[in-house]
Amino acid sequence: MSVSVAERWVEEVAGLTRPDRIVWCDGSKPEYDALVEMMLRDGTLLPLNARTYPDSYLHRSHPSDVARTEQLTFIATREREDAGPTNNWMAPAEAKSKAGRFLRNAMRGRTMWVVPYLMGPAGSSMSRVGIMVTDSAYVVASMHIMTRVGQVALQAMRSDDDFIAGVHSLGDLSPDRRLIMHFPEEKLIWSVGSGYGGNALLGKKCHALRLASAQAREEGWLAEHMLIIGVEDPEGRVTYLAGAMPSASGKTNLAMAVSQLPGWRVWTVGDDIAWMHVDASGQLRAINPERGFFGVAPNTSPKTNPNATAMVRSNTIFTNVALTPDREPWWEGLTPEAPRGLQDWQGQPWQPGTGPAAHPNSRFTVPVSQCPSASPHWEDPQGVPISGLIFGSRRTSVIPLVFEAFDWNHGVFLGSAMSTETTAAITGKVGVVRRDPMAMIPFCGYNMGDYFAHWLSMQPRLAKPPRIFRVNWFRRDADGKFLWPGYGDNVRVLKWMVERIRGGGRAQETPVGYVPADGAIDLSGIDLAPARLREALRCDAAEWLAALQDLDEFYSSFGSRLPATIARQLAETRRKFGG
Ligand code: OXD
Ligand code: MN
Repeated sequence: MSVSVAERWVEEVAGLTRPDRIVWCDGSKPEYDALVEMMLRDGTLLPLNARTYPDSYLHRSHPSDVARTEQLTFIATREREDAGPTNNWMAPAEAKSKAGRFLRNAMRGRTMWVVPYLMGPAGSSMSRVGIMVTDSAYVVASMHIMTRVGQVALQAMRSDDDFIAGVHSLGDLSPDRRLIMHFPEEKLIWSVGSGYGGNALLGKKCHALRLASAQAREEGWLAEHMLIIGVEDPEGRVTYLAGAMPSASGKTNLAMAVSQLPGWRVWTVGDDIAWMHVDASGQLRAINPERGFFGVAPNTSPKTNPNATAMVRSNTIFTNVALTPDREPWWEGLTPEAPRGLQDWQGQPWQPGTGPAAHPNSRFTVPVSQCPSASPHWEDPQGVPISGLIFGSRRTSVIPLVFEAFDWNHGVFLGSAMSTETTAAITGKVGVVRRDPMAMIPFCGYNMGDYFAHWLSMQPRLAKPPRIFRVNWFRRDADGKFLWPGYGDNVRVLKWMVERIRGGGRAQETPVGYVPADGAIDLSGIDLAPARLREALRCDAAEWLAALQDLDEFYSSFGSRLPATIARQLAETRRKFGG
């Protein structure tokens, strides 16, 4: 396959950024090892304990560059309306001129690596190619872990220009000279001024969600912020589910949950992104476009996520975790007590009571293949068949632990109605409730009103539309304690979903959907008072009517781009509550 369009584009970017040298990456192990060697020499990576964490490293980022910066992230379309009210918008020419100022000569004295990468399994018609350039060795090494780099990508191009082009430069890492620009109409990304994963590993949020969501709309598929799991029952039957949850809200933990119910198990296909197509028989099928996890470290422990703690024991790049005197990584929640003599995430001696030792958004980057619960089908080119979809958010109140939509359109409404409390995955205040339809508010590359319409338009193509469930693991009691234990016990909720999908699973109808009937969630083996579960499942009319008022205001920001079906669902829910 000729790569002349790509070569020409690389030359053009080099003309702007002026690197000292250009290196095309082949994705090989020697290439990865050489990058690591180089980063160990210049201090970008620190070695970890070679006996207990072989081939694993610690990276400390610039203290002002630790999370996604949504206020500096733009969708640059010709028409403002096409980015919609939930995205920052800039006209393409202005976006290029603004970001171009920071990119001009940015790579002087540096290497520009060209990274051809494939999102999705080799040989899958659902996979897509990207080519990114970067002046960060950390980004190249991370792309090796997170995507399939090299010939495998170039070979998957269906034509000379069949790739998403991405320009990344660390610039000077100043937040004042940081911009993450998306040009969906040109299949182009420009990111400058940040080395943080969500801003800099362009295959992930920029390509696989923002650009892919726009492409998916044109081509009739879905690019979603969703985990993918197979839930196996005691008879060995596996039901595949995909689930959207906001950043740092338990997707990775659910994706590799260790069941507290004997005989049940969860198989991991993906923990962050799902690309879903309807096949010729009308079945929704999903692939995980990534080949690694970029997971949140804090609160990952042998108790909350034994699969994750096992998989990060080798070949892992940690970012902004704390360091023990034995050169092991540490983060809040890994062990009940912090070890003595820790260095914090910035390399300073740490004392208890002085704030977190690991950054709350510290991360591990590790290949999926190292996950003990990786599904044998996680790289199947035809994807896995999806029977159920989950929309989850982080809400202290109002939203029940689990309920099921009446049908596809109602499920799309429930997804569009999601709001959540913010986390450390984005810069800004933590714990503020904001609207987050389908957990896509930071990632939808086009007008979200059109996005809801696109979701609705999938239904007629689906022979048997997946059941849609809404979950909230985070509801609290009056004393601020979580009502539901979460983690491995979430499999009890998954079991009810699987039963519902198969036509069983007792439920009670409420104005918002079907809530599990008394006794329908399997509580065997845990000490959870039925009254607490009832409280977790409660649906309160006054709370809901207030929430629907807020939703109505949000919907009105879409004007005529809000589908009438969604407006009708809102009116109908209000009516059922007597509002
Ligand atoms: C992520 C995020 O890193 O959503 O997955 O921020
Ligand atoms: Mn995510």
